[in-house]
Order: sequence, then structure tokens, then C-alpha cells
Amino acid sequence: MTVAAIIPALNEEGAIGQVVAGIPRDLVDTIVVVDNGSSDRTAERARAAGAIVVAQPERGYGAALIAGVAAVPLVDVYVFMDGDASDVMDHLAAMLRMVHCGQAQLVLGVRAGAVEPGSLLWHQQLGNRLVTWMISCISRRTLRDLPSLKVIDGNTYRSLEMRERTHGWTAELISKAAVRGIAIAEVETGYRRRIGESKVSGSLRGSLLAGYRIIAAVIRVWRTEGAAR
Ligand SMILES: Nc1nc2c(ncn2[C@@H]2O[C@H](COP(=O)(O)OP(=O)(O)O)[C@@H](O)[C@H]2O)c(=O)[nH]1
Ligand SMILES: [Mg+2]
Repeated sequence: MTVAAIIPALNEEGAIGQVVAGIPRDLVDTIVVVDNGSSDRTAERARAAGAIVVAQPERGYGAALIAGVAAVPLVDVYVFMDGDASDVMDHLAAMLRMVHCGQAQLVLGVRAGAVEPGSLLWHQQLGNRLVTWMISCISRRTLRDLPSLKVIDGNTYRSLEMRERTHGWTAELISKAAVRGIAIAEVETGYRRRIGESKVSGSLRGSLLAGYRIIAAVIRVWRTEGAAR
């Protein structure tokens, strides 16, 4: 089984070295950091820590992840995670095992349990409730979170034909998987305060824009998947 971690990074020089170094190399074969037009030393630090760096000048969380996958298109399993040191890797082995043994095709690292105070802001929690409720309405699946840390079987990922290039990417991934009846498992992983400045949830404008794109992504999945059935 080949496993690749894909990490989108926009100006994460303070965190990215530690993020790459913190990924257990006995579990992950290839680490791809997608430099999303950073003006700092993100690429240099990622490379020094042992990652392959892919440049994606087009801004956007989804655009970065799609470029990262394109660099390693045929692996067996993908691990998606952020470059800000907020994701906790302690349960990665268990998450990978669930995919390896076929228990689930998509495993979500739910931000519950050991969640550091201040790491998940109130509007993120509210937004999560709203969007997981929307997903339950369109798929009849009850999910708890739309987290940054996700493990997915490679063939399943490729079958989803991801197209969102913005922050709606995770919402597209999870809602499509839910609507299509793909086996989704949830593992409580906890969450930490990020290193460096948030590009999204830290500002009102960023949060509203991300919220809009996340909701639009779920609605798009509902319309296109509904029409396909
Ligand atoms: N906002 C944003 N984040 C990006 C972009 N490209 C890559 N990223 C990365 O996506 C991850 C999530 O962004 P972050 O600012 O932590 O968002 P938050 O956790 O929702 O506050 C980080 O690793 C960013 O560096 C982009 O164009 N916009
Ligand atoms: Mg973050």
C-alpha cells in the first residue's frame, strides 16, 4: 500500500517544518506540500523537512489539493491535512488501518476529544453544525465534522472527480461520499491551535466567504448527484 500525505500551504513557514517532521514515515511514503503562492519560506522549509514541494500559484484550498494529488495520481491512500500544525497525528495509524482493512473508504479525523481551547472558534463550530446538518438532509448520514484531517482510499478519491477549487473542497468530498453511500468512519483526533495566522477562520470576511463556498459546494453536490440518480 502506498500512502501519500497532501498538505496545502499558504505562508506557513512557522509551522510547515514541524508538520512535515511530525508525520510518521513508517506510515506515509510520500509527503507533498503544495505551495500556494507563498511569499515566505514555506517551500524551503517543507523541502528541508523532507517533503516534495509542488507549486500551485492559483490560490485556493481546493486548487492546492487538486494540484497535490496530480503530483502523485496513483497512490493507494491519501492523507489530507493542513500545514498549520493544528491536526493531531496520534490516530493516523488507526485511521489508515480502517482503510487498509476495508472498514471504511473515507475516515474523518473529527475535531472532538482533546481539543485545545481556542483552536476551534465558535463560528467554526456553528458552521460545522449547519453543514453537517445539510449533509444529513441530502444523504441521511449523520456526520459530526468537516475536518481538515481526512484519510481516503485512492480509488474512491479518484471516483469522486473533485472539482471545487476553493474552501468548498472538503464539503464537496464529504457530501459526495455521503450521498453515494461510501463507507465513512469517524475517529476523534482532537485539535490544536494553529501556528501562525489563520487565512480563513481568523477574520470575519474570510469566515463568511468560506462559509458561503462550503454551503454552495453542498448544494451543488445535492443538485448534480440528485440529477444523476
Ligand atoms: N485560506 C487559504 N488557505 C490555503 C490556501 N492555500 C492553501 N491554504 C492552506 O489551507 C490550510 C487551511 O487554512 P487556514 O488558514 O488554517 O484555515 P482555517 O483552519 O479554516 O482557519 C492551511 O494549511 C493553509 O496554509 C488558500 O488559498 N487560502
Ligand atoms: Mg487551520
